[in-house]
Amino acid sequence: MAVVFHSVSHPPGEWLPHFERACPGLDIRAWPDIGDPAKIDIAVVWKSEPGFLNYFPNLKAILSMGAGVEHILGDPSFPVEVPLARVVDPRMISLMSEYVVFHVLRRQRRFDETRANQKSKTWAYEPPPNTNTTTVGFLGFGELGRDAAGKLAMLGFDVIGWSRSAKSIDGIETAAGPEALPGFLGRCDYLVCLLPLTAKTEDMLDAKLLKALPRGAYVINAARGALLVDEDLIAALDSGHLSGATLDVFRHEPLPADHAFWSHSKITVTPHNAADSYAEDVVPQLVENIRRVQAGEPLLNQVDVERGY
Ligand code: NDP
Ligand code: OXD
Repeated sequence: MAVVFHSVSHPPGEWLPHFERACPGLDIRAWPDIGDPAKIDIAVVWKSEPGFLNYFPNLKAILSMGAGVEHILGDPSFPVEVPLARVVDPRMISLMSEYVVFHVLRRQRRFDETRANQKSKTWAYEPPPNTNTTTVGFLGFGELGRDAAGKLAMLGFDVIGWSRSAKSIDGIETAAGPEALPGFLGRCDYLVCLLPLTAKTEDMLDAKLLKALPRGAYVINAARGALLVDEDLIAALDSGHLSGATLDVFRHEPLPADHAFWSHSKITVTPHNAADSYAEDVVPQLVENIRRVQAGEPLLNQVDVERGY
């Protein structure tokens, strides 16, 4: 069994020793030094260039090094008949929850205003809204959304989750499907987007959706940049309809230096670091999926290609 490793952001020098530790003797080859492409059985990838998968005529599985798979499904060379798996990792889930909880609390406790007051040596503060009557709504209530929601609920926030299929979760209200979306949005003091990027979700955070949020709502997008229509967010912030936004992901990454998000006073930009993949956590599950391919067993966290996530 031979594996090709190719990532734009995970250095093979750091990652390959983890594969060797988890599976001594594994034949894993860092792109582009891979020998005969016809001998490669499995591709472990993160944002490889379009057409990359065309090199390998005998793939038996493709493993994403992260949770998202749009970088693979959007590649015209993706062979639909080859099983694709993604990462579901407890540390990634915790990191995302920390990110969401931090940015909600930062806004809720008016931290930016306090910091600005400190700069002008002003002893003043604006009381925060009542947490119990503040609603945080999650667009996307999967592995990441549910954990962050549970943690905010523990802090006393009113939490609601919206997903494709209906869910029943103790102590948390949920809504599902397009018909439930307007009612859901109308309640969100904070909107946290944790949807996958698919044909159905692309450009979803547009002027119409943002307008359906209550005046003063705050938006957090930690999913993918292409879910958001950038100009519509800026217009909603400039008109005063939205109070602010925290963005971790962007249509083009790194965010270009001339992009308006960088200098907008109501936008916080973070460099797609909400919840990274770390080799020590993620490699063992990649290796488990390599073992499963060898054994002819179904993959862990296999993606439904039809659904797009
Ligand atoms: P999951 O697949 O576990 O959850 C996705 C959720 O979105 C599910 O609740 C799903 O509904 C819902 N959903 C998908 N399509 C639709 C739709 N058309 N309408 C309504 N709901 C929909 O994904 P994760 O929680 O693991 O990850 C979510 C995304 O977060 C990833 O795809 C990735 O893009 C991003 N991410 C960002 C990171 C960062 O550092 N910024 C790190 C990791 C991930 P249902 O439950 O019914 O299936
Ligand atoms: C992921 C990411 O999808 O880091 O894993 O964005």
